[in-house]
Amino acid sequence: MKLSFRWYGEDDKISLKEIRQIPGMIGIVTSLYDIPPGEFWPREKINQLKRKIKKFDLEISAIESVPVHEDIKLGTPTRDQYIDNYRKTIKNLGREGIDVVTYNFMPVFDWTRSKLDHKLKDGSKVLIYEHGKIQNLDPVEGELDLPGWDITHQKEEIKELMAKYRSMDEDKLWANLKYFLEKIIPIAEEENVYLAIHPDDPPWPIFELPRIITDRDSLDKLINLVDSHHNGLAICSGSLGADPNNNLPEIIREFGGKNRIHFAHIRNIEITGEKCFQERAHLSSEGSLDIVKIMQAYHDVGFSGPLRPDHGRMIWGEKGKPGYGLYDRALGATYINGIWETLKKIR
Ligand code: DNO
Repeated sequence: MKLSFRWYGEDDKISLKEIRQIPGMIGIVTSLYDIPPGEFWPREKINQLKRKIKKFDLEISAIESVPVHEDIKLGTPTRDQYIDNYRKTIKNLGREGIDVVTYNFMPVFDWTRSKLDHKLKDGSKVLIYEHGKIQNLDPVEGELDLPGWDITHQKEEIKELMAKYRSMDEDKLWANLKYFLEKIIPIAEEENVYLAIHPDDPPWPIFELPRIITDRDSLDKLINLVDSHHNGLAICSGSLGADPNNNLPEIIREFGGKNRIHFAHIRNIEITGEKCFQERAHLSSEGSLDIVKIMQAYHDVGFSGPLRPDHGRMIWGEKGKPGYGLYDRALGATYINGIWETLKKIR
């Protein structure tokens, strides 16, 4: 695996220098945050970003994300122009030697939480999700705390979008995803780029909007929409793991064994009730997920793609983007390194 760290570009309070000081860190996961969803990424801008990162002896190991325009998910007649732009972006990324691209297919909302700064007993602050709270919330008028998404819609826009999705069901969303992939995967193949869909987070419908990438069967359906190694997965332990029916080591062995996992996110969560969870430190004993078993599954399938510590807690007085501080993610990286080194040496 290529140990990687998410960096939000020049606006990130965390610098590339600090990231480089984390032992064993080699990859940067980032995006071109100033390009609106739907527009294509010029090659020159990708090249500049690459050079900036290279100065710190780091490389771009994955793009997270090239956002998918809502019209593509909605399947409106205007989608083709956005798909064309997406194809151009994939081509330009490929030409710059960037070979892993993450995206998601969640309508309107990316990852969603009910509280961004829940205080744990030890004084650290974490993101939590309580389904009851989310269900009773009006996402347009209510006080929904939005985590730092790649796409930030304005309230008015959310209202209009939600109205457009009113007649959308799971089958239609699947059909729109298939349409998108049928157009994108051929160019990804030509340019040697691997697409990695991020699972829905949380892995169930919210605000009556369908969510389809939620479990083993949906991952299987996804990879069969277009049968190509370039049509793959980003396995996020914290997203899929919020549903206790998802057996992560099994999922990793199955899809990693088929060479369809192109990106890995390591996050631990504590399941606190039905459709309720809290994010936790990466250490297995801090949450409900067995991180060692997860890492062992990656090791056993010979996973060589980018892998990053995902959301961390806010600790030691750090303030910043919820889930994306430096300290706890750096601790997570070190823990991941420890597990990986052990797995390699005890063979
Ligand atoms: C959350 C992230 C997601 C992810 C997108 C991928 O922290 O993992 O926002 O980047 O869903 O498109």
